[in-house]
Amino acid sequence: MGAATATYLVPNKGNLLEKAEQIALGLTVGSWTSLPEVDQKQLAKHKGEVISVKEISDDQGLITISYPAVNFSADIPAILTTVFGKLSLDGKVKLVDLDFTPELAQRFPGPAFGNLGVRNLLEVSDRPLLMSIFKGILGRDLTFFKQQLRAQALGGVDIVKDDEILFDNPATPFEQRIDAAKKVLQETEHETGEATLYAVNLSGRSTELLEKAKRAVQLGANALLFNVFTYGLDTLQALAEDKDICIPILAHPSFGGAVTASAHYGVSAPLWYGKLLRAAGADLVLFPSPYGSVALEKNAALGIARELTSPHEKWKRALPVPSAGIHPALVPRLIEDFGMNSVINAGGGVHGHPDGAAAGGKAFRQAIQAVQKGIPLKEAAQIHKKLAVALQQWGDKGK
Ligand code: 1AE
Repeated sequence: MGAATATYLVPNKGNLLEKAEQIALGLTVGSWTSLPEVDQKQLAKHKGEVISVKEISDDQGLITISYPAVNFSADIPAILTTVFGKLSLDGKVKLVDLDFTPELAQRFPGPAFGNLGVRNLLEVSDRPLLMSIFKGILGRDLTFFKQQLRAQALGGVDIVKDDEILFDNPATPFEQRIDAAKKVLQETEHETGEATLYAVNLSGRSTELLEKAKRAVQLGANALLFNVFTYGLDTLQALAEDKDICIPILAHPSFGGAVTASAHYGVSAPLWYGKLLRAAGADLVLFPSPYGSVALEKNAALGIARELTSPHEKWKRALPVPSAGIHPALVPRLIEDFGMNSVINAGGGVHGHPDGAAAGGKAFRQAIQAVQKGIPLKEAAQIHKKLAVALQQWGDKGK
């Protein structure tokens, strides 16, 4: 089954090799030298192997250790416990990367739809996709829900997602949201000729999620939003692997910052939001963009996108969704940094348009079209009124 190879960022106290050997032993066979010869032989096949140590500055170093697959079952909880279980509690150490041998990678599904699968559902192949988010929905009823959905779809948004804080509730119950959305989106598709996906927030007790997701599909849901980090990566994998849950899954990054935000502890953003979410089967992954309201450092955001989209022999390419505080003036930067095969996503940047959410969606589509034609936004705004109003609202920060 191969091995899992972990790379850690640790303080450089001039003893990197010693530290690496301590970790390689500590996470596998425990004490080594004090064991009798016969035990050493038996345990040798389980011991972590130090692959490399590298000083990257006077005070930081990288340690790479390979863990034999014989030590763990082929699931993310077992692998994370092996490579970073107790170690995550043991002082300054950050898990920055995790490599799987091809045999081990085969055991994870990767996205069922990915970039091409989602594009096929939408019949859009030639531009970045546009996503928007219900806003101000808590405490509102289905009439409000339908109005907001209709406006977003008429604005040319490809995917409308629930706010991640909208759970099952009496005013807008899960099943009724799906049913209402199906009807609204049939009407808007008839009017505009464009399909729209609605990603309903799959929430509730984890023991009920698979059945609830299957019910959603039977009711006509065409995408799921999932707060993966509060439920766990393995739950995402179970959803992605279930053949009856045959709709794209959008992974929301909520709670992820608790794991990734520190420079010295936790897990790197490209591994957490990128490689692991893709391995577990997310089709689209939301994460903070480098220039919105909840910004992520640019290299980290680009690293996530790279992990989601780089060629892989088993996993399809997922769609990166750099998010938070996005408005139309940021479209040139988003496309320059994340490319065509990404999703532009905005909540406030759509609903906050002075002429309403439909105008907000259209302003984004006008900005995307302008960038694709190589026309500066200011120039495009001379003929596109909704874009002009958006640039006035949010400032002309685009090119
Ligand atoms: C990083 C997740 C962004 C998100 O879920 C969200 O709701 C963003 O809203 P806006 O675009 O910042 O209003």
